[in-house]
Amino acid sequence: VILVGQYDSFPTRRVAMVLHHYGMPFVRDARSVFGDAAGIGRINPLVRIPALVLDDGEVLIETAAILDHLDEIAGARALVPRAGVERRRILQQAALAQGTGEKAGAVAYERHFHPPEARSAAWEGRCLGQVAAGLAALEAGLSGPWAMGGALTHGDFAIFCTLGYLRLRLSEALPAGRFPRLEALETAMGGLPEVQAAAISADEAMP
Ligand SMILES: N[C@@H](CCC(=O)N[C@@H](CS)C(=O)NCC(=O)O)C(=O)O
Repeated sequence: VILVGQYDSFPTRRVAMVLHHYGMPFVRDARSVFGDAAGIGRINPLVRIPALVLDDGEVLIETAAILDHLDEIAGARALVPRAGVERRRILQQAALAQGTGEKAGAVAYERHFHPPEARSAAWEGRCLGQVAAGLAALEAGLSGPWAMGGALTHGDFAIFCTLGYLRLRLSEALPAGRFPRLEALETAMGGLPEVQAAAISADEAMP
């Protein structure tokens, strides 16, 4: 199994952490989605990461679809139950975290690809508002000690990776003390071996 993508991509890092959590061996293809767009495009026609190349060559794209496959293999150890209200809640919490990260990504791209005079303040402001609202909703929805209470779920990894991305690319969205429960979760998650195994190395940054 090959995980394609750099760890400064929050969904790629999330897939890596879940692979580590399940104890599923994999190797990395850490080419940059921007630096080697042609190469990534040969794996995923959308030229996006993460992608997961299975041992028979089948390629999976889209975080939720990749994790769905990993959950199926994990069986009873899956980070989300197979059905029911808990499943819905966990997947919705993860969707909120993923969406918050994607809106932060939109700001980062706007700033990366456009010189200041060509940026849309209206678009940037809209995205920043969506990021702030997403973070507030995540904070309000947290249980404890983990995101959904007593056990780790996909919500924890999704939230942690989005927070990590914000710290890297949009730290202004995370002023110290504004989201105390998210900060506590981040600290607790940072001690997990599967999280430490997917640290962002210095050479894994856009582009
Ligand atoms: N919804 C997708 C989002 C994937 C995504 O946007 N990945 C970013 C990196 S974090 C990417 O590949 N960006 C390059 C581009 O969109 O051109 C998923 O979860 O897999």
